[in-house]
Amino acid sequence: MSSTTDTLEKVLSGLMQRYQQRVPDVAAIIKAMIKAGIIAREQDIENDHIAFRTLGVPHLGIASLEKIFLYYGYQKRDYYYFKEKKLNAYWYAPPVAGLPRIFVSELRVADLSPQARQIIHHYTDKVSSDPVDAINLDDAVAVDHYLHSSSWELPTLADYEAMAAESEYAAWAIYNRYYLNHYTLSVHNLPKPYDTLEVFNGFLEQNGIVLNDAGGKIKQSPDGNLLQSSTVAGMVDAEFAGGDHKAIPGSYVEFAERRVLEAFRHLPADQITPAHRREGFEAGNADKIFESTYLEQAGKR
Ligand code: OOG
Ligand code: NI
Repeated sequence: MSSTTDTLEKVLSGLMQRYQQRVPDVAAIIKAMIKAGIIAREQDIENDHIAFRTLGVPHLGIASLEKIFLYYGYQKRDYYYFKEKKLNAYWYAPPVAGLPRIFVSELRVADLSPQARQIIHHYTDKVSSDPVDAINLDDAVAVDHYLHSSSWELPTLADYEAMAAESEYAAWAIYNRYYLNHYTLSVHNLPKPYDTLEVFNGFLEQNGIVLNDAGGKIKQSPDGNLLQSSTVAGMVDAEFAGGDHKAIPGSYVEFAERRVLEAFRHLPADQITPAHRREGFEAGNADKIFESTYLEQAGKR
């Protein structure tokens, strides 16, 4: 293994560790899957992708965060545009098989109201150069520290709430920063009958997991081949400037079924590789998955 891949794996494992602590659904799902005999151990889970949220302002946003993963060999792929939610996103293909894809979105801050822009800039304007440029990316500990610390001051509860009223994404990103927004269990390689999202969602619900139902529990791409569902985010206790506390939406878990493309459906099951399956993402699916952290969904617990 190259040392860059080694560093990347350490960074990914640091992200997963913080994420699992913040999202108790992860351990509950793994435990239920082992109990039902779907997997033998946690490592049998395939992580389809992980996701980050960013604020689109100078020195931050996608252009900043992506430098970390491009350095480790990730390749930038398709662009997605979300008109109503005022977001941009890209996905990145991993440098080696077996590592997750990465989905990075960014709030188009310039498209918000003057009031919301002013609140965001109040925090982010103090960032006068790209913080990633000051990090030694060969140092996994330094990168891990950056991803779990803040480049701006802790927001006040009043600012958080004013932002949430206009963009729940903005409020999430200002508070939660680069903590993983979700990781994603691949469903299509699970043993039958759990290899379809429909059956797997039923299994999750029987185990008390609450799914995001914005646009329906299963989000399906127009080509029929990418199906996604997600839990509703758990509430986390957040401390704001001045010592105020409030429970706010944290992170969630996603599930993906990537179907075998039409051209390869004649192949025997044991010859199917990831290359035969639907790649990439789908704006229509993503648009509803973003709502997993919206109070309308997170409040369903
Ligand atoms: C990302 C939502 C979109 C996907 O796989 O399309 C997404 C987010 O909530 O930040 O995860
Ligand atoms: Ni996702």
